[in-house]
Amino acid sequence: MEKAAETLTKELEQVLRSKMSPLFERYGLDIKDLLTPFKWKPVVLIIGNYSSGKSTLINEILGGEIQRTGQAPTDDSFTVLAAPESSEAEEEVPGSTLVSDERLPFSSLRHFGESLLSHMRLKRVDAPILQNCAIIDTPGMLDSVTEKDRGYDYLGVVGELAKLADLIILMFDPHKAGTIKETYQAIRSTLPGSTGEDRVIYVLNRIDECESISDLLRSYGTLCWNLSQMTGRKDMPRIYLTFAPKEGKVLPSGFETWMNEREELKQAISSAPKMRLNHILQEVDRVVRELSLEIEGMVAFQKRFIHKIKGVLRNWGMLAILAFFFGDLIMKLLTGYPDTPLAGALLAGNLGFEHFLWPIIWALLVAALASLYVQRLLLPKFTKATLKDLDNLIPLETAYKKNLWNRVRHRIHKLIEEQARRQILIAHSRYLGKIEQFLNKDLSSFFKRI
Ligand SMILES: Nc1nc2c(ncn2[C@@H]2O[C@H](COP(=O)(O)OP(=O)(O)O)[C@@H](O)[C@H]2O)c(=O)[nH]1
Ligand SMILES: [Mg+2]
Repeated sequence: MEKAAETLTKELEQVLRSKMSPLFERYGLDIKDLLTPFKWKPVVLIIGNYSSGKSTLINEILGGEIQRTGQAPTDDSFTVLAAPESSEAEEEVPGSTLVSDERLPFSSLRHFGESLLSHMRLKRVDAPILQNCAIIDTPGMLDSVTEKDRGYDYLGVVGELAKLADLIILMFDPHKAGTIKETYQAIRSTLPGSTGEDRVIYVLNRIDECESISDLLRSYGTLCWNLSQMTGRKDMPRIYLTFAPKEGKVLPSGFETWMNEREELKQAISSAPKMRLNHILQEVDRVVRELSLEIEGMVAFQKRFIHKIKGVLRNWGMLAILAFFFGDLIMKLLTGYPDTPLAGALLAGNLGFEHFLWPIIWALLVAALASLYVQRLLLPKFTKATLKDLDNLIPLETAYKKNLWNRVRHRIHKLIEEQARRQILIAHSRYLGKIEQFLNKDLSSFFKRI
């Protein structure tokens, strides 16, 4: 990483540690998990349909036949391409070694299982561009596959890598312009949760295979249409129109306009390191906002419970008062003991300490019963009802908030399900203010600096 970037990252880490770490701990997050992935070099992730030309582009950038290419879905592995460290030779490292190397940011992939590990590798390649970043080639997206066919959760892995990537190249080709099911799912659900929109570059590749401009326009139009369906965005992102240069290739007339786009795409890829800082800040922003919503959910849970319990406590309080004044009286009526109940002593005007013994015992007994009732009956019932109707816990006014909610829902569910009683006693709302201050003051001042 550049010097300035390194300084800024260090400062950010300090601010995070001093202001956020107790809060992170409280909700089971770790600042280290958030920042460690960024200690490695910047990452470019290349995803897209099978045979859209991902590996061909990579070979072109690296300047050698490093990755296998071919028309059919030839390569079903995730390949990390990185420069050899000073003492290493050019070599291939298997997936299992890759995820257990602490210096690399891939340990989070371990839980995707053996099957992924055998479909993963690192290639150490000595190419100029790899001095500043790493490139990840991926198995192409397919139409009718399930997790069972792949043997692992493909989109889950893509999502995890997308979180890591400073730049994502999403590649299409005119034959299947955005109609592949896995691509659809990736754009619809996986990427929005894992990456910022500005980190994704869309590419329509292999345009040399279009027979004419009108043929190209049809493909481009289809892709735009499909993309807008998938992203739900109102604006169209730029789509690079490119093809792999080949000697002696003659392009249909009119295609000159796009001759430069391949170069521009390569430029964009080589400037990925510049996006690192922005990426880190976005990632911190994402994690903190998710946490904020999680806490907001807990505040709502707490508020509802307090509201619910208020009425209950009022009734039990009345009962305790009645028990205090009349418990011993009833006891006397039934058993003849104690000799003078509290009410009797009050009327007679000779009140002594001994008259309070039974009233206090009775009141305490009622209080104990109330506590038992709340803990054993009321709270479990309340918890269950809340979980059943969890999506209405807090108002989700905007699409943004809904999206955020979908990502933290399972965390809120877990907190309520597993430790409802503890969560009710925590001063959640105090933390919300802290988060707000961190986002609006600290983090935004970092954003201003880049
Ligand atoms: N005509 C043409 N063929 C291409 C282009 N890019 C890749 N190919 C070919 O398409 C096939 C699939 O390419 P590959 O890079 O393996 O695709 P991947 O599956 O996305 O990695 C190979 O036979 C390439 O030679 C291109 O821009 N134009
Ligand atoms: Mg390939």
